[in-house]
Amino acid sequence: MSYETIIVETDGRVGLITLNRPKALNALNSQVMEETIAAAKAFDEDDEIGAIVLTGSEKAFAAGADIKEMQALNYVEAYGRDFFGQWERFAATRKPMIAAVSGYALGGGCELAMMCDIIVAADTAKFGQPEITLGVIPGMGGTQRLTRAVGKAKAMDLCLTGRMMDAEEAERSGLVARVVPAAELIATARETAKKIASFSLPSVMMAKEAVNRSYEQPLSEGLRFERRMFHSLFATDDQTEGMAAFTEKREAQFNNR
Ligand code: CO8
Repeated sequence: MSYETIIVETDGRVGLITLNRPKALNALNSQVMEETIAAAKAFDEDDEIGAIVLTGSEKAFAAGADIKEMQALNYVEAYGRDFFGQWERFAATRKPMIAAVSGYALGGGCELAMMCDIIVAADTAKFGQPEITLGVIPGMGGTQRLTRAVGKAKAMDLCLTGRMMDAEEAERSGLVARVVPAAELIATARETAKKIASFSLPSVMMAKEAVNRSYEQPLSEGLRFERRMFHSLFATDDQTEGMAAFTEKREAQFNNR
């Protein structure tokens, strides 16, 4: 598939998706959505890919849903086609995804970063949910994923005032895993993705699934789910190899089986 609003590349076992509508600060229109979902799905289905990096430009990861596209929507259309509900297909990607955020991650941009598993931020990053200033509210997870990530106090502050928080505050609040100098952002995200992709894919995918499960159910059920996943990994060659390599003091050679 050829893409017009994103750039898709690979680097070894890492799949890279770069949002590429620089004139609109990577505002997310329907085409960006369809292409990004398709690219993530293709990487998810590709046995040669072990992790995915999603990034934008230096100035903007994404400045939100495309306001100019949304402006003319009416209620019946928005509800009828479940406007932007399709992004949940991106969020359902099973391989790990790293959002490498530089500049603005606002509205749907912040929400898209939160659909990824790890957010690495440049020290220039700015996160916010400014929908309230447009007479609407967040619609792709800003009241839900953000609250789970940073707690009620900060989520309320951001959703109700529309203010931005910088990378340092975002890291302090638990939204961001790491902050790095802007010049090192892409290299850090790629290296992190490469590291993840070097491990056994079934265990990587199960770790992601188990962490995400913690949001969906009570602790006792989450612990049981985690334990059952752990047990199931003893059916893989990679468990045998990983533990043998440790005792034999050598590096493990995983083959994702
Ligand atoms: N949509 C469309 N175009 C945009 C957007 C956007 N979100 N953001 C920026 N642009 C465009 C501008 O219109 C401008 O285009 P033009 O040159 O043709 O006028 C170009 O990008 C450059 O932008 P600025 O000139 O404004 O650049 P500045 O550096 O002055 O300002 C800002 C940068 C602060 C990021 C500013 O552009 C801004 O405030 N943008 C809007 C941010 C915003 O409100 N985002 C939230 C959008 S709503 C949303 O995301 C809802 C998500 C949920 C939807 C799902 C529902 C189910």
